[in-house]
Amino acid sequence: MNVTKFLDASDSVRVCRVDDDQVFPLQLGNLGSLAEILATENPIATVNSLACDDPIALSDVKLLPPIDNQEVWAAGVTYKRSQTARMEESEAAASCYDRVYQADRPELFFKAPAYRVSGHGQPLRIREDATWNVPEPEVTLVLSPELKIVGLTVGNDMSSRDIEGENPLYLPQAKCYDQSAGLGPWITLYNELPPASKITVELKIARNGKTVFNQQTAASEMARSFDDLVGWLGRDMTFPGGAFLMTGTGIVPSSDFTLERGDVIDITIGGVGTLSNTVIQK
Ligand code: DO4
Ligand code: MG
Repeated sequence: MNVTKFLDASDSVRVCRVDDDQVFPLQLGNLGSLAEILATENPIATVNSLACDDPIALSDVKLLPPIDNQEVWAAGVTYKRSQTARMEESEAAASCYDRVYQADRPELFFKAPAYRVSGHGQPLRIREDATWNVPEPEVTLVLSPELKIVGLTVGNDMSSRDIEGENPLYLPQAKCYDQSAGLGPWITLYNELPPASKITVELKIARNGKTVFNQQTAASEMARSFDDLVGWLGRDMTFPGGAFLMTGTGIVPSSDFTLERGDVIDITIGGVGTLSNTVIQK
C-alpha cells in the first residue's frame, strides 16, 4: 500500500493512498496528518479503515514529499562502493572511511528537516559553491515514534564530493543545504519488509534527453542490516514524530562524473517506485 500527500485543486494539502495510477484522498477523521497515520499501531489497517474521496488521476496531481515534521537522518559508508569512492575522494581522510565501514558503530548524520526535502517532480539543488556533485540513491526507512520500520521510500542524499573530499569535517556543508534531500514519490507501507535482495536500487541520470548514467544494486549488498542502523539511531535519542533514515548509497558514479543543471535524476526502488527530480543551481 502506497501513501503520500498532494496539493488539491484549491492548493490544500491532502493525504492520500495511491493505487495504480489513481490517487484516493483520505478523510482523516481524528488523525491530523500522514505522520499520525504512521504512528498508529498498524498503519496499513488504519489507512484501510479511512473513507476516501473520489479518486483523481495520478498524472493530474502535484505530489508533495511524504513527510510532515519528522527529522531525516542518513547513514554513510554502508556499501563497499561508498567506502572506495570516499577513499578516492579524500586521500588525507581515507582511513576514516575504511575504519567506519568495518566498525560496530555506523556513520549516522542529520540530513534534513522536512522543509529542506523535495518530493517527486520537485527540484533538487546542487550548491553554488561546489564543483563536483552527485545524487546518492538510498533505500529510506520510514520509522514510527517507537522506531518501528513501517515502510520504505526512495531517498536521494544529494552530495558535494569536492567539499566532503577537502575535509571530512565539511560533511554537513557537503550534505545539508536547501533542497538537498529527495523523498518520495510515496511511502510503501509494509507489515513485513521484503528480503533485502528484492529491494533493488537503480539510479538513472538523463542529460538533454540522453541517459548519461545508469546503474543498479540491491540492499543485500549492504554491510549492515536495517535493524542495526535503527538500533544505533535510537541510542539516547527519541523521535516523538517518527523519523526517516536514508541507509547509504551503493552507487557512486566514477570520479569524472558531476551533475549539471537540468539533469533529470530517476531513482527506482523495487517494490516502491521511482523518485524523479530535476537539478537546479543558483
Ligand atoms: O561519509 C560520508 C557520507 C557517506 C554517505 O552518505 C553514503 O555512503 O551514502
Ligand atoms: Mg549517502
